[in-house]
Amino acid sequence: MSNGVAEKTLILVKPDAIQRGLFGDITSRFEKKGLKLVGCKMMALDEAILREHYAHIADKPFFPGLAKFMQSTPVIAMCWEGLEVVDAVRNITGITKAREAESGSIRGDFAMSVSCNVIHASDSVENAEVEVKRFFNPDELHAYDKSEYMHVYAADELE
Ligand code: IDP
Ligand code: MG
Repeated sequence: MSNGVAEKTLILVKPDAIQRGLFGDITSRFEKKGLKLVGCKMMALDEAILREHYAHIADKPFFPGLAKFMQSTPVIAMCWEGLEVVDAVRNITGITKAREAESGSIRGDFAMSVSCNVIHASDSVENAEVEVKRFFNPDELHAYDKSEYMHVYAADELE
């Protein structure tokens, strides 16, 4: 069961947020938005998964520094579900350069850096599908009915 809403997105809580104790605040933003947590785990990222996950920037001069940062503590990987959740979460996340991110967004409220910008969020439905599979085995994703959905969505949005 998943209340008829199946779109999923991947969040990584990055090492700066782990070090600064922001996991609860970040998770709270997604909970209060009305999203459903369907997967969550702490994991250390090796070079291989970082090269795959950041393939679009792996040839940039800043990549070695980024990889070192992303390996400086474990990250917390989360899979959130909701209606058009990929776009909704990117809106909540804010732009990459956190010091210019909109106030009220997670990066806008919690970060100042381009690289240490507290979370990763999938940027398209296609990428989200690949990224969720990259970080979660099927048995680590959970389907359940969330009772508050009747207050989060209108009935026709759940059909
Ligand atoms: P996004 O996280 O907002 O989707 P991407 O362009 O996909 O941004 O870059 C992935 C991550 O790489 C960023 O979140 C950030 O941590 C890092 N990054 C991107 N551009 C730079 C840069 O110019 N300098 C340092 N780190 C960067
Ligand atoms: Mg990206």
